Amino acid sequence: MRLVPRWSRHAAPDAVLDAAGAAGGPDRWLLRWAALHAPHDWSSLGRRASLAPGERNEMQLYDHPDCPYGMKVRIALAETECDYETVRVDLAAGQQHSAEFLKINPFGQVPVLIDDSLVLYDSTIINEYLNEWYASEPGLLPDLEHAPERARVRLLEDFADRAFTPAVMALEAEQAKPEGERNGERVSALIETIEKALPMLERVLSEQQFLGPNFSLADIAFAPAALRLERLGVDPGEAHKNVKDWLTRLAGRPSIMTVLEMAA
Ligand SMILES: N[C@@H](CCC(=O)N[C@@H](CS)C(=O)NCC(=O)O)C(=O)O
Repeated sequence: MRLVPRWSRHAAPDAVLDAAGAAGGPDRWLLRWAALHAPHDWSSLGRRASLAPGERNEMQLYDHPDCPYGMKVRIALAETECDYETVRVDLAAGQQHSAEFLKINPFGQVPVLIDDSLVLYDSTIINEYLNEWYASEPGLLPDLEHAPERARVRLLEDFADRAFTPAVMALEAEQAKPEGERNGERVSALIETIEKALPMLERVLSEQQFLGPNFSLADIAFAPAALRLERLGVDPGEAHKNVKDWLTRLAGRPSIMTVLEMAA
């Protein structure tokens, strides 16, 4: 019977969760439990933050320049006019799995944002914090009085993070390979996945200029991957004219322009 896989002291719990995902059935829950009990440091999660309203500190962003989730956070930092210094994490060298880094994100991933004593990881959680603590009206997420719109924006952000961005990044990685090593079937499958999102985006954007009633966390989540489409040869075409216009609006937004220039 297969039970808990072995992992090294500094292996990311993600590796365990991936194994859990592949396992399915009762093993899945056993492996999730195992991930929680991996020998990592969860202490940053329990730290109390004592930030005063309106107080602004210089924050630290642990990031990698090509990371689309890091870009999400950099766009939100620019939108909320927050000052920060970047600490570059060398992902290729595996710095994200070092004991030191796992103290600030036990899941071993960038981005991580440190605001005074508050240590946050995961781009969605970070951006909601930036919006709730630092954004001026109308903010980047519809208010609680508009709960259905708010939920729709959050759902679109989740779709960007879990389906759209990974497909675009995988396509970029595939296309970066020398032609002889590229997997043509995989390239076609990834383009098909990306193109499936276009009619849905077109429908939303036929009613409004952005994915929410105003520019929102959903637009921010899509921007890093969506603005790579042209370079990757994926054209929304005339059938998705509203998507094309939206991409132009995104590319011209100062917060996004700054982040794209940083990545170039
Ligand atoms: N759900 C996370 C995803 C972050 C993520 O996937 N980061 C990648 C870089 S783009 C990473 O750190 N990968 C290193 C690893 O998993 O070892 C977020 O939104 O912040």
